Amino acid sequence: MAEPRPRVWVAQPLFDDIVARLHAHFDVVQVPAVVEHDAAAVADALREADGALVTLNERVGEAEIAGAPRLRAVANLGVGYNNLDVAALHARGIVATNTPDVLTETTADFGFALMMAAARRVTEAERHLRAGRWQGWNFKGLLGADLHGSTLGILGMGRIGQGIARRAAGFDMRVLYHNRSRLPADVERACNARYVDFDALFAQADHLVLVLPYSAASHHIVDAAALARMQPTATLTNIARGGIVDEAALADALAHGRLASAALDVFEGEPAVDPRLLALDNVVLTPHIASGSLATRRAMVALAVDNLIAALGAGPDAGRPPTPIAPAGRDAKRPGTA
Ligand code: 8YV
Repeated sequence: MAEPRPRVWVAQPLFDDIVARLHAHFDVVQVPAVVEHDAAAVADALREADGALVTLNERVGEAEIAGAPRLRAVANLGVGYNNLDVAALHARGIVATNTPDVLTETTADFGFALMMAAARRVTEAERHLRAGRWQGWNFKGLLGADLHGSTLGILGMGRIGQGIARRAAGFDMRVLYHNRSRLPADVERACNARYVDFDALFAQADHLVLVLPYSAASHHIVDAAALARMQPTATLTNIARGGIVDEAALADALAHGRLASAALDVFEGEPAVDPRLLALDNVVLTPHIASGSLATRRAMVALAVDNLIAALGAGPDAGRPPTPIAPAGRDAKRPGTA
């Protein structure tokens, strides 16, 4: 009797023409509509699966894989993989992969867009106009802060942080960064960026962008004390992960004029957003779309599909997925973005 084909679970609707490549090798169980999967739903879906293609909507850890004896590969859509317990997967010999590189430039574009929106009060001004409050041209109305000639601070200088630094050259910005390890001199030169310590970054940045990975070590690293170091005229942009910022402390700083404005694409309790943030006018809020250009989202799916096919021992790269996640400590990368 012929061996049954491996079975893979595709946890969200993606691009059918790309996902179709899985059908050549596997029996595919495709979730037809966008859904928030809880732990029980993920565990149930993985029970019979040999592989899975998941997004940040699906947490895959010890509990979810406990009843999945056949599972051999989990391909994550995203460079950040804090939705995976990689140690638990590796302990079971399950290959985990992510999608770095293909989203770097798109995400850096969006970081810049959010920073500009916060500095120049773009969404606040639009709300003002749409609400019919624009009753006459006001020379001193809705004044913002300049980007050109200002100091950009980047916390987390991985691929996306470096992409933002490169863009800053076009705006004649002075670029400061802080990272868990200092970059080689040639990379610093290419980014025209100067390494400073954490406190100096917060004190000196006119516009601070967060692009660091999320992990236990970076949880609430931007807390009340860090925010208090910032200039009251400064802006804060977060395109990394919500849990990096203490949202209550941020709302407090924004409400009391200790920070001019913020722009957030990520939230600690996504898709819920802290009502204190929703009530503020000086914060730009977007629903985790930094990598969301059509071309990039397609490229992410293509890479994840390549990873899954290879990790399950099929296709031209059988056994060699293009972008595996290394065991902790074996490479420089960590769970969040970058
Ligand atoms: C994705 C992201 O949209 O890459 C990341 O880390 O946060 C985003 O690009 C997300 O991971 C989708 O699953």
